[in-house]
Amino acid sequence: MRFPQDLLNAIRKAKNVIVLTGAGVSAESGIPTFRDAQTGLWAQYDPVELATPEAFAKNPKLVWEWYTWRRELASRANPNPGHIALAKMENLWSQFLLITQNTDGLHQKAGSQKVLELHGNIQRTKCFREGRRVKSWNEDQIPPRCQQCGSYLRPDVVWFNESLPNDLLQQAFDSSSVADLFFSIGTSSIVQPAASLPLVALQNGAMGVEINPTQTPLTQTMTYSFQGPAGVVLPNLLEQAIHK
Ligand code: BJW
Repeated sequence: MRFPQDLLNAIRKAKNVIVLTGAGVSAESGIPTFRDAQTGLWAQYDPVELATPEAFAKNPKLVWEWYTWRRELASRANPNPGHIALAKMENLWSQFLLITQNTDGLHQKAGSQKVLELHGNIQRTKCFREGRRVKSWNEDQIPPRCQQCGSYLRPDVVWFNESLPNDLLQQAFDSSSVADLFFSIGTSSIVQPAASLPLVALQNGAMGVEINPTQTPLTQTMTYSFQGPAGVVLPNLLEQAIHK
């Protein structure tokens, strides 16, 4: 595929580039997205319904075990060509930030350093009641208990109806508002507040590029939208813009 010359020029001239990623970027590493049907043991559960404080309060063992399964999946997974292209991108422009909704840590595994994890990281654990980060626990109980207050431990991620960390959210909005080029890659663009970031960038004059095999609510609004897997489209786009 030949990309539009206007886009290739914009990539070459950009000074301030922001990328927002979602679960689709990890799909080619074998990590299911949130809106894909689950398989195996978890086929009967909707991930969107497990990722809530209400689900954890109702059935903490179920939610803990789901995260244990996902933690192991993420630990075993390898970054794919999409993650690797994103890691290379951070050295191409003077200002760059990768804002991810993903909690699997695969961007860092691919070598990305300028990463803002909006929804936390499943490899970290915190106290359900007091939010304190915890590094060790007694494995006999599921979920394990906080050794200081006795409350359950939970993954250090942002569930639905929970607020995102204020400082990270502020940084994400501030950076998006001064971007000249904004990529939205592998996200369904329906979960707020992350879904507003590209709109803020566009309102402030950025060029917007979406990469996703399917259409999203953002598709018509972005300057360019390319339908295909991130691990194919993104390396191809960079190859044409940077290396030719
Ligand atoms: C590929 C591909 C390939 C496939 N290459 N692409 C009504 C209106 C507006 C907002 C709300 C509302 N009601 C409630 C809200 C707020 C709510 C929200 O947005 N809900 C919407 C569903 C409507 N938001 C929140 O609650 C947030 N907090 C908040 O707003 O605080 C203020 C508040 C407090 C109290 C009350 C009310 C407000 C918090 C959101 C937290 C989301 N958390 C999760 C779990 C994280 C932990 C974990 O990992 O388990 O974050 S849910 C899940 O969704 C996860 C994801 O990061 C997030 C986004 O999903 P994502 O990444 O886009 O994945 P998918 O699966 O949706 O899409 C994958 C895409 O990839 C698809 O498009 C595929 O086509 C594509 N794809 N293969 C490229 N190879």
